[in-house]
Formats: sequence, structure tokens, C-alpha cells
Amino acid sequence: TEEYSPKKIEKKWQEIWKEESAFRTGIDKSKPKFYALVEFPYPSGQGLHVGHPRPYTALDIIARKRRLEGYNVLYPMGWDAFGLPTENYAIKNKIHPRVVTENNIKHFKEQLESLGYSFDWDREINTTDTGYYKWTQWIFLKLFEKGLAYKAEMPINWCTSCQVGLANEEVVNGVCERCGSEVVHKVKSQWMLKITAYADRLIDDLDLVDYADRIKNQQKNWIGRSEGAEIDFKLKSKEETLKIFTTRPDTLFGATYMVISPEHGLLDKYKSDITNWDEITAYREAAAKKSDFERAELAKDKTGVEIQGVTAVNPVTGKDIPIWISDYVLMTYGTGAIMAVPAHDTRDWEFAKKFDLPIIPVIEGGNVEEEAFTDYSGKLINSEFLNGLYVTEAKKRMTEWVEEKGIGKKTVNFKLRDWVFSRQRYWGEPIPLVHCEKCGYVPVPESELPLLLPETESYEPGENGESPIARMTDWVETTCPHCGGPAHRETDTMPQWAGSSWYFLRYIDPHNTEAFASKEALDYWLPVDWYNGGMEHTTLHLLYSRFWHKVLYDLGYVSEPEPYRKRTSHGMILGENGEKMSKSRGNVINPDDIVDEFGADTLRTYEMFIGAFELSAAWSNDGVKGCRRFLERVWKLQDILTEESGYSKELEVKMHQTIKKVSLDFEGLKFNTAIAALMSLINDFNKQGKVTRDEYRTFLILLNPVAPHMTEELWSKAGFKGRLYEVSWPVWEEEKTTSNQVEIAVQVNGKLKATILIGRGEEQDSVKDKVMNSDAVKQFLEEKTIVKEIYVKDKIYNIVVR
Ligand code: ANZ
Ligand code: ZN
Repeated sequence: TEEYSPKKIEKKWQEIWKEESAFRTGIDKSKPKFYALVEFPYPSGQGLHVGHPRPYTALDIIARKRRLEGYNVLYPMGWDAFGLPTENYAIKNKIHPRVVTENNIKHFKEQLESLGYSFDWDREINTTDTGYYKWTQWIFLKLFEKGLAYKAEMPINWCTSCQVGLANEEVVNGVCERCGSEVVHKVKSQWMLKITAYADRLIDDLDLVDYADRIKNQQKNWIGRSEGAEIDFKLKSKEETLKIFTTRPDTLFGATYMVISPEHGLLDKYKSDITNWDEITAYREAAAKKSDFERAELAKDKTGVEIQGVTAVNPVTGKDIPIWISDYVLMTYGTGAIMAVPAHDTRDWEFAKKFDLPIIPVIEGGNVEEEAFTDYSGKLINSEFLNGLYVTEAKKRMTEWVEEKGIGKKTVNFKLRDWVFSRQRYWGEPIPLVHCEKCGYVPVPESELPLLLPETESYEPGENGESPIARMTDWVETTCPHCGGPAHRETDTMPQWAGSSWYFLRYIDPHNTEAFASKEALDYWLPVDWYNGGMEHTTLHLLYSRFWHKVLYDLGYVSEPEPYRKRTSHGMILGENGEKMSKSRGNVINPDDIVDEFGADTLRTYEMFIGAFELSAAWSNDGVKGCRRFLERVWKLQDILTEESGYSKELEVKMHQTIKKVSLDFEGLKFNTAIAALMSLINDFNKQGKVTRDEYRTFLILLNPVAPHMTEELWSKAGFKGRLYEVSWPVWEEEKTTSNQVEIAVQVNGKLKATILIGRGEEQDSVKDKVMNSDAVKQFLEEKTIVKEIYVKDKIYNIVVR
């Protein structure tokens, strides 16, 4: 046979598949459906990274397998194309972002096509298409109408380099997630989305879905639901109270001082009572320069100033306690004020030690002179009516007590903040609102959507972070849709996360001009059956899109409360040195080079064989070569292909075992062990020196999702009927997956005397014949009387003799 040459066959099959619309989404409604989704790429200038094919191949395998199992499969692809990287590139190179985007998409698409994915390209979407962002704007207006979009003056995270406001989620370790520059606070008027209104449901509905545990946990921690109480502390000789939030009302007897955030309103209110105002002001100014991240750091040295002239009273002990300001208390959480219980809270303990404040233990156990005792399992002490109770009981009791006294109530707090939604940049969806002096913010009428992004050649950010669109007065000045008076268009655009918050809905009905998708199509295809994406999107995109979906659910546009039935995450592909691939490290692998030298099937096989799918793995060129050799061995099976049908007797068990293993391993994301099983099967074919037509057929189908081009070629060369992409997935017979011969032990008077081979499940009479006729056993029975025989099926034959 001729040599294996991917160059000759891969392009050829890609064209045939295209011509035959091989992967067009099935619409025969009598069939079950399967919606497989991977995160659509941001078409950056760098082109496809070797990290992309890992998740894409994984779900391509599942999608191809599902088609052969008889499902209508939706496996779409598109482009998440608005956003900063393109805009920054456009500014630097003086090429319009639209042109940059077009070029990048063209390149990305060619690269994806060269990998033979079974995407339904008829459903390709692009978030920057007007026909797409019309609906992004439409959904925004639904949020606005529902009171879920509001404008607020607020200190936002401001990236000093990108010159743009960032959501909390986009600030990682105090720096901009994108560029790594310092993030400072800046007060700006911003559009906000009220994701916090969905905080409870975003946690509770995780019970409805099948997400990997690490994904669920990360979402729960991010939303950060804390149950506790708000308690009012009276200010001494004042009418007012100071409200705190605590998760440990049980420790109230141990509250020896209070701390308020430097930004807390109490300070300005009692300015005239405070005798150390200068000291307080200096501290506040220093705190304003720090990020929340720095301030909340556990390890950092505690600082603070005691407020002179205003004190509080502990409501249960009646004792006066001082109030301090310190930057470890954040204004953005709870009430911005705490009761400090140094005996049982680490930060309070460190603070108390530093400033020599009293430490009163209220939970038995620890040695609070040495460290804070944070174990919750003990009983209460030094706490009058709580003494002897366990913590959970004491929490309840104290919450009731404050409620009875009318000085507090049970509350729930969340770490989740509302989503800062506006960006003062050009390359994004215009926010479709008009501001009128008389009417306030008024939505652009639905009939005028899409509100097009105005054309301009100067899209550099404006003065002190104004949107570049603000300079385009012709576009900005308009009339109020409500009263017809003069009005201004909103000039902020949406963040890159907007388009991806609902894209999975558009794939369902991508060309619809009347609705974002028809209800009928949505009802058939939702929810997404399997969504795979990066762990880095767990608290951003995944949470945002669940939120938008829930809003659409509440409005009756979709019938499922959750968008994704199942979510998994792949690990990263690192450089050969085990470090992240980057230009500066010089360890970047270009997928085009691998396809060029070894073929797409090798790249696909390699990325699935590289290691456990959910863990990161280091690239290895030897590994790539190994996979290419494996495919060459597959190619050579043609040389030993016989005309025989059926499975050969010796391999029947192995064939059924392999079908089972490959089928289950694919489903469990264990692609590496599935491929290993196919490698082992090749050894068996070679050992027996032949492969029957049915063995070959099964083998090609099992390998097809991983290496679709070569298997389709071999299929047609072998003269099998039709196309491989149209056949049925093989099924295994469970009874045939275990060998039908078993070895049983023969014991005489409790001692092992022999082992003999019998058929699995063989009748006792016939087993007895075999045992009695075995020479190894016979010698022990000579001149003896058999008094008893016990047979444990397929395991032991016991004989008792005298
Ligand atoms: C008294 C207490 C005693 C507390 C104790 C803890 C342990 P989570 O679980 O994260 O919700 N806290 C409340 N508001 C705060 C703020 N704005 N900045 C910093 N810390 C704040 O944490 C809730 C606990 O964090 C609250 O319960 C409060 O300290 C503190 F043995 O109150 B605790
Ligand atoms: Zn008006």
C-alpha cells in the first residue's frame, strides 16, 4: 500500500464533508437532540493557540459519537469579537477594528477548518455583526425595563493602562486581568447590572445541574453567601446606633471593641465630637490609596486609629467599648462596621494584640493569649444565658435575643457585587439609551435596533477616560424618543462579556430576524447538554450567562431555568518546560506547524492523548511523533486485512471490551485511556497476523471521532458502504466483555490441590466430570471415600474425603 500522507487526504475529506453538508444540524424532531458547546474564541491577532484544539477536539469527539448514536447534534462555532485587544491593536497599527476583526476571523476559521472539526458552519455567529448585536442590545433593554440595569456613581476598578473600568471579576490579585497593570479606584458614573438580585438562585440552582465539583465550589465561593445577623450597637450618650454585620452573633459577649471602615459615614456625622480629627483624616487618606485586595490581606500588619470622643455600648454586657477605624474593614461588605471579637477572629486578635485591647474567650477550648481560637465545635463560656450551649444553638439563641430586643435581625450577606457593565471604549455594542433632561434615561425604541456603532477613524480613548464616541457630537445629539425634546445618546459601550452572555441561544436559530431565536427552536434545543470551557471563565462568563439566562427565563423567553445541563473544564497545555506558553519564554507551539508536518489527525490524537483532560499537561514533541507512529500503524492494518467477516474467536472478548472501554472513556473525558485501548488492539491484530473485515470496521468507527480524516479514507479504501460519518456507533454485548473461560480451584479436605479450566457458568455436572477426570485431582482421591462435594460457581470445587 501507499504511504500514509495526511496532506493528500485531509483537505480532500474536509471538502467532501462540506459538499455533503455532513455536519449540518439535524432537524428531524423525532430524534433525540444533543447540544454540545465549546467556548467560542476571541479572534486575536496571534491566531489559534495549541490550547484551543484541546477542548474543541474533546467535544468534537462527543459530537461525532452522538451523531453515530442517532442524535440530532448541534455543535456550533463563532466569534467573540468585540473588546479591548482588537481595539488596542487597531489604535497601535491604525487599522479599523472592524478590519482587524475580519482578518483575524478569516485566519482563525482557516485554522479551525484545517483541523476537521464537525462544526455546523451554517450557524456561525459573530458578536460584532449588526444582526447579532441587535439582540444583545435588545436583551440589555429587557434588563433595563426590569430595573436590573441602573446607573451609579461609584468607585470602580480603573486600569491605569487600558484606561477602562473593570468588573471585580476582571481584577486578579490587584492587577488588571488583561494587561497586568495596576488597578486603582476611580469614582465614575457607570451602568451596573443587578446580578446580586439573582445571587440566591445562582447558588441554589447549582443543584439542578451537573457541573464538576470544582466549578460549583468556585461559583459558590465567589457569590459568597454568609448567613448571620445585623446588630445595632448604641452610641454612648447619643440617640443613634452603629449597625454591624456578623456571622457569629453567638460571640457577642466577647465583643470588646468595634471597628468601622475609614469610609464609614459615622465619622463625618460626628466630626464635631471627635477630638483626634486630624489623625483620623490622615489615616483615611492613606487607606484610600490601597486596593481592597491589599486591605483584606490576612497577613498584613494591622493599622488603625481609635476614635476619641465617640464610644459604643455592648448591648449584652452593657459595657462601654471603643470604636476604631481600620482599613481591614471594607466599606463594600456588610455594613462597613464590625464588632470585634479578638478571642475568636484572627484579624481582630492581631489588632487587639497590637493595640492592647481586651481579649475575652467565649468558646471553651483554646488558649486565646497565644492565638485566636477559631474552632467552632466547643461550648459557650463567659456568656450568661448562652453558657453551655454549642455554637449553632448559641447563634440561634442570640439572634432571637437581639430580635426580641428590637436591636437586630437575621441577615444574609453576599460577596458578589453588581456587575459594572459600561466601558468607555469604542469597540463594543453601544448601550441603546438616550438621556433627556426631562425624561431621564429612555430606551431606544425596539424598531430602531440595532443602534449602530458610529463610523469613525479616531477611536482612541477620550480625555480622562471618556468614551471616544462622546466626541462624535452628530451621533450623540438626538431627540428624546419619549418627549421629542433634545437629548443625548449614551456613549458608553458594553463590556466584552455582553455578547458571550447569550451566544448559546443565538446558535439555536442564528438567522432569525424577528426574535433572538424562535420559542419553538429554543424549546427543542435547550438546555445545552454539555458545555466545556476554561476554569478561568467560572466566575465571569459562566456566572454572567447564567444570570442573563435566568432573566430571560423570568420573562418567559426560555423555558429552562438553567442554560447548561453539564459543564466540564479542560486543563491548560504548557510548554515543553512545563511553563505557560508565551512569546517571551520562546516556548510557543503553533498548531499550523504541527498540522503541516504531521497532519491534523496527529494533532487531534496527540492533544487527546497528552494526559488527563482536566489537568494541565506539558507539550512534548516526542509525544507528537509517537501519535503519528500510532496512526501509521493504523494505516498499515490494510496489509493484514482479510476477507473474513465476524470477529475472530481469539479476539471476540477483546473487541467487546474495547468497544465498551472506548465508549465509556470518551463520555468520562478519559480520551487518553481510550486511545491507549485502541493502541493495544492494534497489537492484537498484528499478533494474530490478520484483521477481519468486521474487526477493521469496528476499529475504524471507534477511532473516527479522534482521527476523522484517516479513518474516513481507510473506510472508503476498504470498500465499506457509505460514509463513516453516517454509520452507527458499535454496541458491546456485556456478556462478551468477559472471557468465557474461568479457572477454578479444586480443594481436597480444605487444601488446594489443583486448578482447572472450565467454561464460565458451566453446569455443575459437567464441571464435576472435568474435576474427577483431572489427573492432578485423581491421585488424591484414590482409595478414599467422598463424603461431601461443595461447588461455588466459577470459583471453587470442594471435596471432603475420608
Ligand atoms: C464577629 C465575629 C466573631 C466574626 C468571630 C467572625 C468571627 P464572612 O464569613 O466572610 O461573611 N466582617 C463583617 N463585615 C466586614 C467588613 N465590612 N470588612 C471586614 N470584615 C467584616 O465574614 C463575616 C465576618 O467578617 C463577620 O463576622 C465580621 O466579623 C467580619 F469569632 O463578627 B465577625
Ligand atoms: Zn424626554
